[in-house]
Amino acid sequence: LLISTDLDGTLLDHYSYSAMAAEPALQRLRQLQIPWVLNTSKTLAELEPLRQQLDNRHPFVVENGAAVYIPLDSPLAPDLATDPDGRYRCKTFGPSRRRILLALEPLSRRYRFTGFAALTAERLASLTGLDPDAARQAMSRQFTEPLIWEDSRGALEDFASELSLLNFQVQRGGRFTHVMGRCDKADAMAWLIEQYQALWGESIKCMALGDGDNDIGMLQRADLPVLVRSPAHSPPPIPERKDVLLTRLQGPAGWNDAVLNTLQQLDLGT
Ligand code: 2M8
Ligand code: MG
Ligand code: MG
Repeated sequence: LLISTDLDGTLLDHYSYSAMAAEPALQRLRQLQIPWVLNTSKTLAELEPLRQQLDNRHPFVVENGAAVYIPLDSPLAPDLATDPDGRYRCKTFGPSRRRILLALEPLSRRYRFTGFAALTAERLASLTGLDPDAARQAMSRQFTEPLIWEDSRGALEDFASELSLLNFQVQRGGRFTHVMGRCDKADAMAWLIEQYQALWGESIKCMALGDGDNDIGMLQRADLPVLVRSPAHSPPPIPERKDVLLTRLQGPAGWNDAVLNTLQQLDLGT
């Protein structure tokens, strides 16, 4: 079993960013040494302190599937190149944020939006409830540009079509509209599963948990898809899959129940 999980609104509470309610399930996963991969819109700079706090040593996926980072002491994908800082091996799926900002520049004259590049850390902190240090880490992005969308829904559709001609796409997160390359949490998850299968020499079941639009692709591709109920928005429809589990509880409490129940069903419970 491998678990691929979103953070905001899923493993972390939408408002407090706490994973406390999921601690019983996390402890069980640590005991069983089941990999639980953080697969999130967040940046490398945000993931480093978060992995420490959560005591997670597994590979992780940043910025909506734009890159997978593998700790140097992991036996996975040994031939992969190390990232510029030499702290992980890194597989990149998305274009650089610089290219995205260049593409957004002319569009900013015809559509109303504010990108993270134009925000102060204080403003982002007040919009998200992150503390100013965490807000600064969220602003230190490599592959995606989250926007506050200030124009109409119709304008968003036109904006997305224009970006798609340039090979970019738009995905909705819990609070922001993310402009990014044509990569996805699902592709990063599928690539990682292949690496685990190569290492373990067996086929692996994948459980995926998410709460938002940007998790749909990942849930569609998982063996065990779980939609975690959000206090902030209704669950996105996933008409292609009839077997999606919708949690009764919200955020990390729902995550905890879904994971413990699954372990029980797979005879891995206590
Ligand atoms: C942004 O991501 C969330 C994901 O659902 C959103 O769009 O609401 C990103 O900027 C991320 O880096 C940041 O930590 C998060 C904070 O709420 O917002
Ligand atoms: Mg989320
Ligand atoms: Mg997310």
